[in-house]
Amino acid sequence: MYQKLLTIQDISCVGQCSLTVALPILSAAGQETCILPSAVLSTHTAGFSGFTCRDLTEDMPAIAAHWKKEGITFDAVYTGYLGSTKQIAYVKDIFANLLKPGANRIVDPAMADGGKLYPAFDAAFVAEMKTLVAEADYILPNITEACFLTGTNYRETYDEAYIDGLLDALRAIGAKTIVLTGVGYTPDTTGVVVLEGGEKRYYAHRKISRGCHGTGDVYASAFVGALQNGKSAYDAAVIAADFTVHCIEYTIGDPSHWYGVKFEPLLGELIAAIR
Ligand code: PXL
Repeated sequence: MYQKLLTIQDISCVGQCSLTVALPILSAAGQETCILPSAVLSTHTAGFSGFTCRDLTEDMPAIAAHWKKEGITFDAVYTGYLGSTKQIAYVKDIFANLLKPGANRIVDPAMADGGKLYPAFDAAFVAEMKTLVAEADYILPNITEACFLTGTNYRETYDEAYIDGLLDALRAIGAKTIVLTGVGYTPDTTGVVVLEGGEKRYYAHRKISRGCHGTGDVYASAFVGALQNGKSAYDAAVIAADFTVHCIEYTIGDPSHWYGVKFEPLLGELIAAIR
């Protein structure tokens, strides 16, 4: 079904993440994709040094006010990397004022990985992100983000009881449907746990040892594209996982492409899976 989506995240001009990933993937998923850039960076912050960053926080309320005046509303909002604590308050205003009835609010609390916060963030940002998670219909944290959101100790290896504890703690801060990414119980696998309507399901897939930047954004964008085409959260999570794994497999043979994944040649596969 053709919908008007809004995605709010930064433009990293080079680096294949955030909007340069979300816009093509959601468009390929057949959706009109409106954007609200939270900041413009020369590159992403994970691996490049000396990047520039133009913060667009103060543009956000004026842009939203114009849309309100024009009567523009959205079928879903998907937020990714946000540039400042204040932006989270502006996102909440958008949730309150610019959505059609029944619209999905999908929050990827993109702020951390591998046990650490990204360089731009601090405890105040995490505290504010917690309140956004509570307003969302769907959240897509990785394990590190789930730990920061819930004050849980991060562990590299864990069992199902630890993951259940994380899910319970996320529910306790107000999360509704949870798509927890990067969950692996064996050395060669990773996967995604989906908690939807009280039902927990796990999809395991191949783990590729070389981590790739931007895969969280590829994953979340493919998930949103599938979800907004009427898939269940679990089916959307599986489609997004298969697509992301294939993108990583397609990229890892090229060491010069360390900063992102080559998702573009595989978009046809994603479209076929969504249909
Ligand atoms: O992929 C997440 C992301 C988005 N935007 C910027 C980033 C990162 C991850 O590091 O630095 C600017």
